Amino acid sequence: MSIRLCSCVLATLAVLAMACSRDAQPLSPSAGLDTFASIAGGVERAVKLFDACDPASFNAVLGAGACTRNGGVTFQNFIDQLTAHQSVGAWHFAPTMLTMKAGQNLVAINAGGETHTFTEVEEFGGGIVANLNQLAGLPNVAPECTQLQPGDFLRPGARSSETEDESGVEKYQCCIHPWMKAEVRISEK
Ligand SMILES: [Cu+2]
Repeated sequence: MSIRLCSCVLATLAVLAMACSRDAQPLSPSAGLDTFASIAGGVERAVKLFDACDPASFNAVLGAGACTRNGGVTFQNFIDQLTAHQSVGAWHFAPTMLTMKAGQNLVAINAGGETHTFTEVEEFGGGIVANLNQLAGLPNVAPECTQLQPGDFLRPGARSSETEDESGVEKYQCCIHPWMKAEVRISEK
């Protein structure tokens, strides 16, 4: 009788011990390092969206609040540069070529004074502003730019983030200023 009771207690203790060790798992050193890596930004890759709009002249043409930075390229100068070069250098993504690993986050940060999009496209093309497409020499609108959701418009200071799950090459462009482009090469984990 006492032997049977004893083995019963031992079995209970064994189950409790297993439950305990399972509960302890999230505190293991490797889990702690993973948490540290994501806090430190080790799993995040960033693209910044830049422009150099001059608020006085841009807001006069596009409306109040269209440009929220200080100083820069006047609207007329912007149009002149676009007419001459089919792009305006200060309106760009940086970097334009980025490598990362599957499982990492791709973050887009609007560091400019205008609204931009960071839109994944099958092929680079025109955006949603016909006049800019024409001056940029991109008459064929990228289909992805015709399906934008409100959240795709990144206001100054805004950021978007997505986890890249598959390896391969992805193309991103602004659907307002379609010469703003970046290519992201994603390798296996
Ligand atoms: Cu843009």
